[in-house]
Amino acid sequence: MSTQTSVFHSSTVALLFAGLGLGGAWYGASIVMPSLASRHGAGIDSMLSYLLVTTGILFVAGYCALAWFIWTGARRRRIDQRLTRRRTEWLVSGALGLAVGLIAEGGVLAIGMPVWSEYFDATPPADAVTVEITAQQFLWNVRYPGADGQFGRNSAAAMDDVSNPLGLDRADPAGRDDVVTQNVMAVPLGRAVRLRLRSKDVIHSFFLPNFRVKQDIVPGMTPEVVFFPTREGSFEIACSELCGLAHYRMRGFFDVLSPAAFDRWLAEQATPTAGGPR
Ligand SMILES: [Cu+2]
Repeated sequence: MSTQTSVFHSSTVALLFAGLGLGGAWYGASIVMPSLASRHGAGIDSMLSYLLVTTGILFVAGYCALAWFIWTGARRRRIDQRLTRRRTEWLVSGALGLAVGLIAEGGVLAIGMPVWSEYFDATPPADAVTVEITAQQFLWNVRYPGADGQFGRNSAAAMDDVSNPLGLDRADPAGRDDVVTQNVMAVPLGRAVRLRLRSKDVIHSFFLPNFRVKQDIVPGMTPEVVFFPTREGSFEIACSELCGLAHYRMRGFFDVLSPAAFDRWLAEQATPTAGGPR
């Protein structure tokens, strides 16, 4: 192969690598998150932005450096680089590794720990709206405790997918005013939401993209999440765990309403018998 052909090929490869770096960064920057609707979500977005910007800079710098070395290396008449000393190699590798570690982990800890505390460690306010979500293949059962604030007893033996999907004990006074819906839930704006998450069968994952809320639900466990909605609207509930063949059908709606509209909505959902979904 002639020298000119070799330079042409190496230039093409160098431009290809530079294009991959810049094109990848441009594509990544064009993806936007779902519109934000929760208080703690702003911190999660800051952390994601920080990670994407810092790793994006490293990504572009790496590809451009590679392109530069290919471009200049192909134009050299002879190979005249000498091997570096072992000490220099250790120093450069160590410094780069330390810098990447500090930038990535330091940033995540500094920005992420306050969000972690707000999301996982905060005590729910006394006026939080408590809602129980029971996942099953392939829908979301939603239960409100009613005016008494107490969830009634339920049992697996009493479960019937059509008439009593949560197995509510209708003889229990605490459960008489429980309100049950399927795939639709609402909360009032201005109060914290406290979700109790359960599963009847396999592992599901409760996901509210706009609220930056995602929690795996494992049968036999009852994880809780607490968050503050910041605006009214109708948002999607998704299952982010591949939980079976009809996993894609686990789509529900999470409505944030004004307090008055929420009271009306809850009253509309209430049934005299409490137990059957609306
Ligand atoms: Cu699922």
